[in-house]
Amino acid sequence: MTTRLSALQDWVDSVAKLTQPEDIHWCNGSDAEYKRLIRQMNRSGDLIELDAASYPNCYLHRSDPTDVARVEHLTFICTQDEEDAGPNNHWMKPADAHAKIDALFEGAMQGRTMYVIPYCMGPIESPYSRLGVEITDSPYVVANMKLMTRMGADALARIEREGTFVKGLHSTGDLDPDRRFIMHFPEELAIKSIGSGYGGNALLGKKCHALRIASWQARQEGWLAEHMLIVGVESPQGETHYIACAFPSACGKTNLAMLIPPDSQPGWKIWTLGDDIAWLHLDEGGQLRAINPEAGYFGVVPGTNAKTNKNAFDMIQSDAIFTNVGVTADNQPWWEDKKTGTPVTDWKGDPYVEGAGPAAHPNSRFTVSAKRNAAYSELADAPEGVPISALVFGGRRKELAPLVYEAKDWKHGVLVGAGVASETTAAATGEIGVVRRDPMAMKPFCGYNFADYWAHWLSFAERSDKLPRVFHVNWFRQDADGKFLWPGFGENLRVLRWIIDRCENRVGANETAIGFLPTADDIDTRDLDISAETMAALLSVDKDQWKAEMASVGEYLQSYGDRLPSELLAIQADVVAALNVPD
Ligand code: GTP
Ligand code: SPV
Ligand code: MN
Repeated sequence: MTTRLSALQDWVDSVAKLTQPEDIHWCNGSDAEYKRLIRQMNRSGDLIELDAASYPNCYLHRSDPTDVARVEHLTFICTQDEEDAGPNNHWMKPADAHAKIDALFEGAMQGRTMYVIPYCMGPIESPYSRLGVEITDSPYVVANMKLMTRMGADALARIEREGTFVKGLHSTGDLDPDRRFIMHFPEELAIKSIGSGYGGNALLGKKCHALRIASWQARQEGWLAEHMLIVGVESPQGETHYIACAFPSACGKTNLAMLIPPDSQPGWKIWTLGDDIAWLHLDEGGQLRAINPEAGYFGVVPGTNAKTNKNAFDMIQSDAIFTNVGVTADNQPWWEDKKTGTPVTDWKGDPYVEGAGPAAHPNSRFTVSAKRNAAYSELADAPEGVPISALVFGGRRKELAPLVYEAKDWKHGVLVGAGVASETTAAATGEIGVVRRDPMAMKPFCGYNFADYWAHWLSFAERSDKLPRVFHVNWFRQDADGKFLWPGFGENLRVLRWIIDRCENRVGANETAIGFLPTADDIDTRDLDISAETMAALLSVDKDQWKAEMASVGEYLQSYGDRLPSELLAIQADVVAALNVPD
């Protein structure tokens, strides 16, 4: 197969000339092609087949032990003007970046097959969808892209019709961290990534395209590309509200997107639209609508069990790829908190020794098609997307942030989003558990200067009077012994219900300096083993702590200098003033 689109053919030819693969395979996206690749990787040892009786069509991939997470320090936004990338990104001049990375791509695919993957981010018929082509020498990447995106012939047909696509070039290279770079050229709609086979570094449709490049395009075109799950919450009366939530990596998006309502909430249903990325557009009537550009999940494995996330637990029981989990004696995948089985081999393939580190890497992942999710929404393929009632920000905060609060209005909501902070997790290499600012959960993913990004967010207030309400949640408050105060997981539905009641003006709130909070009675705690003191702690605003927090948010915003919209600082000043009003 080749293409009649000369811009694509010329690019593929030039990449082949540079990387010198043994042969070139154009992916058509068929199931037969996927099976062939799986069989081939099974033979080469790239994949290990898991127990076919209990985990049919499931495979384990062990990555290089130095290549298990995103690498933010090696990820660059390469714009002509450094200011356009902003202080939130690592920057390199495009010409220098191309020279540096092209030298590494020279001959990189010798003796290997080069795969050409046309893909569509979003429903194939949606006007909101965007196209891309990833060239890679990794069959593991091809298999993951098959599960995660709409890839192959249909995507190619649309690319040929439209002529515009994002060019993503990837090679696993030699996996040497010193020769690993993830580079983005938003002005050229191009990505080049070498030296890593890990998800966010190598599946270029995901973070590289659908967030970093797409956020840049979204700003130019008047929409938003966000690190958000999209979930439908259906009431016992059959009324469904769609909510999009931005939580940083490994902070609960996949779990919330497919939560199972507890027995205490009869009649409630949850429908998953997406678990990681949302593209948000204003329609002609001023309603914000969301599509999920992805078609599968690349989810955190540890912690997934029949109690915390039964939908995920069940969906990875067949047709899934596991990366960096442990294995039991009967060849089943194993991870911490799975609650069944015993590991004999760890994620590196070594004998498992209790107490000598986890069996599964803390950032071990599953890849599975969204169609395997029992809660997958019928509207996930709707070209027009779903109307969004509420946007929710959140993070992992041991203290300070209450269980839930509502922003005063859209613009204050932008400040709430900009002020998000969270403890770092294993999803990126580096220290774990340190609180850092992660505005809108986009710190690693915004393809341009945050100052411009906040201005873009603020501008929506001028474009519609039907914008969703904005909230902030925190499932991760702890007591002095490090125990979570809130049960989380399925019980988070109780908080979503309050959010929906607010959107429908069905419930009042405590007006505080930081926004609107529920009273203890407003959150249904029926059947929960939670004391009144704990609820009070979860729904309190410690003014001194918040004064310190808002001062820190102010300093952070000011570090963006002249480009920062002054309006955002004025909103921050209003919150500070409100905190200074004596009780
Ligand atoms: P990315 O895929 O990295 O973007 O992560 P994510 O935001 O989808 O996170 P995910 O849902 O995979 O959750 C990550 C970890 O947080 C898992 O170990 C979960 O078990 C844990 N987690 C999720 N929801 C909750 C919750 O409500 N309470 C608590 N205590 N832990 C949670
Ligand atoms: C994240 O780190 O936020 C993920 C996994 O969702 S990755 O695709 O690697 O970015
Ligand atoms: Mn993510």
